[in-house]
Amino acid sequence: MAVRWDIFCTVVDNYGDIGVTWRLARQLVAEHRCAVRLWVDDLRAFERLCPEIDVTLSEQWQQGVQVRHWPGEWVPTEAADVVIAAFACQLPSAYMDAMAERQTTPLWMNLDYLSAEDWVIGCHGLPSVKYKHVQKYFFFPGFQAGTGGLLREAGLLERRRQFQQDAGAQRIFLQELGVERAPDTCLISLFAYENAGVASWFDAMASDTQAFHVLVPEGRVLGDVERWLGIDGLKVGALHRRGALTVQVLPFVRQDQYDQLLWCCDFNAVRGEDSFVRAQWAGRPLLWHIYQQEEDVHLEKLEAFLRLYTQGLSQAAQKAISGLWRAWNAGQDMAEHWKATREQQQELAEHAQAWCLEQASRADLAAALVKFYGNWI
Ligand code: TRH
Repeated sequence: MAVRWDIFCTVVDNYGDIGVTWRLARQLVAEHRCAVRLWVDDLRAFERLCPEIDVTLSEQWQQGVQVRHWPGEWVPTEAADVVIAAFACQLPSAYMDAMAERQTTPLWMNLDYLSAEDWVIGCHGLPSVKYKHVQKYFFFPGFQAGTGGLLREAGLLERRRQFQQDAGAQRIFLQELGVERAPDTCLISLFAYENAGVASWFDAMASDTQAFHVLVPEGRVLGDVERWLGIDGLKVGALHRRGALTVQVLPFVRQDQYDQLLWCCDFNAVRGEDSFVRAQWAGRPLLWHIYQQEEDVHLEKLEAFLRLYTQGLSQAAQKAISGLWRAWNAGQDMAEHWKATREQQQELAEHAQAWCLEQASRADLAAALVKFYGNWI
């Protein structure tokens, strides 16, 4: 009998909540033969990542995962063997009762936000609150031994390696998105929140001797791109040139295609949590726009990651990439930092590969969850 898992996801905003839980659900089914129900309160956000989703259905199957729309009114259901509340989302109270009434108590876990801070190691796996006799546990993703690791599907790096070595496959993929990559052009993807740093970064690229082609999936940063171009209402397919810089608006693609987009690019600007991790698996230099939190807590997370990520880099490369990330996250002038980053590009490119391999040497998050359950029972 397959172990039954219930994963609960409330979409707070953006796509990270559903992005992470959908990825995890698929992996538990495909690689660990679990029976997974994914409870989601917002199918429209889900549909952007997986266009097969029928937003009118309360129950459907997608890639072996039972997807349940989780509306206001709860239909009583039996609790699973393992229950995951993603990002501290609140479970329906009737479901909590169902957990407590179950003959065998389920394992209840909170899948937390990703952070490189050291305290995560001490808290990962610890008991959290109790509901009746059902104990909840903290499960922290992370970059270091002693954390729950990162989501990484089996064979991902091999698929990426093959794709990155296959110029023809990349050309076809980009052509399907309407992208023609000119020779000797540095290809960049840009997925970010609103960011005042766009103007100075784009200015720097436009006035360079090197050609740049920036691909912008439609989303929150487009307003800044429009302001820089002096054009309102940019639509998918829009393509504009200013000096050495070509800017092109892409559709928001399905999650697997987004991976391929990252793999094609020489440099990826990403945000939040899931795209941030995917850019690391792309093995290419990246720029992270971290999700903003109250009282600037996110800046500590940014520094914690930079401390880890820049280990082993020369001082010049360390300074360049840290300066670029800090400026980006403060919406400050990017020009000098971009210039410094370009000067260190070879070292940063090699480092991105090494970092990726180092991270991939640890157990992935789905395997760590399955092991946690195995140890628990
Ligand atoms: O959308 P996000 O900003 O999500 C955020 C963060 O997760 C943040 O930590 C969380 O607190 C907040 O949501 C609620 O960024 P993220 O995490 O990168 O998620 C984006 C998802 O969208 C990711 O799974 C990749 C996917 N994606 C596509 O599938 N196609 C695309 O074209 C693009 C640009 C992204």
